[in-house]
Amino acid sequence: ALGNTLEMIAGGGGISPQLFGADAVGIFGATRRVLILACGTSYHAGLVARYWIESVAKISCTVEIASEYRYRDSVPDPETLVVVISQSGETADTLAALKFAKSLGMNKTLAICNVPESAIVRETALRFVTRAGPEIGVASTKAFTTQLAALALLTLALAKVNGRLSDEDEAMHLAHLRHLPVAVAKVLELEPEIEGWAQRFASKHHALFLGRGMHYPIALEGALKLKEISYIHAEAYPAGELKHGPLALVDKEMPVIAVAPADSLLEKLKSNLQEVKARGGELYVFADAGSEIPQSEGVHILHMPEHYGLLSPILHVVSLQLLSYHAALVKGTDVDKPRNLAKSVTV
Ligand code: F1P
Repeated sequence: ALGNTLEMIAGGGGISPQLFGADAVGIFGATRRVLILACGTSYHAGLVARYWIESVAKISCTVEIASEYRYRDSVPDPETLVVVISQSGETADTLAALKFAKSLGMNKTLAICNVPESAIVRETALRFVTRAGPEIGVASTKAFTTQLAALALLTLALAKVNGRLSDEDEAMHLAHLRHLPVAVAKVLELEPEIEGWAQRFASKHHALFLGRGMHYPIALEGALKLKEISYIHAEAYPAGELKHGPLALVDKEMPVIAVAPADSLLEKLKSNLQEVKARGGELYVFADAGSEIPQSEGVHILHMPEHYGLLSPILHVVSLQLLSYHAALVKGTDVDKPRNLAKSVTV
């Protein structure tokens, strides 16, 4: 799916704003603020993109849950680029939020969507169609990784049009993007170990996910996947918030899953993990090749094959998707058709 989505940058050329439509250069050049609207997994993709857009394109970005956006008074700004993200393109709340933003005079709109002929795509000025193919199950998985790839391209296009991307950085980011399918295939090779971990979730009723920075939304997505398909109650927190409440829940019955890339926040994360350990919590750590996490009883560590810099969330989420999938199999739930959920929420 990632290969299909990234096909349009397969050649040797640089990043082209036209990937998003004929008017993209003009719209991106006038963008002073980005507002992302989405629900569920797509909302989590937006939360990752906020880190990218602010750090690379240097444009202020907010992300709102689409099902809430139209029920509050906000201050509309016509220079805002409104980005809606949706796998199906039919989610009623996301469509309504988009129409609401337009009714406030925000007409610079972009859809990131997997279905070209969908209601949401018909409403926007610009569009990027991810080519993930249909999701077989209800829970979004490949839709999420392809949305992130599209959002990384959007970040680079915004940065380029606004003169914030050097040729060297552009070449580096493009090389990373093109290598993504290979990097993800290597993560999939961790499946036997992740399956082994999942066996230990058979008797669990709760789980806690921790991440920091742009991997906090990945922790959120890991918790959502586990809830959706295995019915294990899961919460996600930025690791620095542990001591502000959730630490009270930690005991040996609570598996704590940590996303631990080798980035500038790793040392802080390690001290958060120590707090969990001191309360008898069982830790499952997805580390990067270069993340040195002290091994001890009750600390399980898996090393990701590559440290992937800015695009690291795309690799880390795959390992969490695999964990949820195998936990669901162990629990005996239907991974494709979770109870009470619909593939497309159109009402
Ligand atoms: C949003 C979403 C999905 C979730 C489920 C219900 O859908 O929350 O993330 O997996 O299918 O809807 P979409 O707008 O991305 O199609």
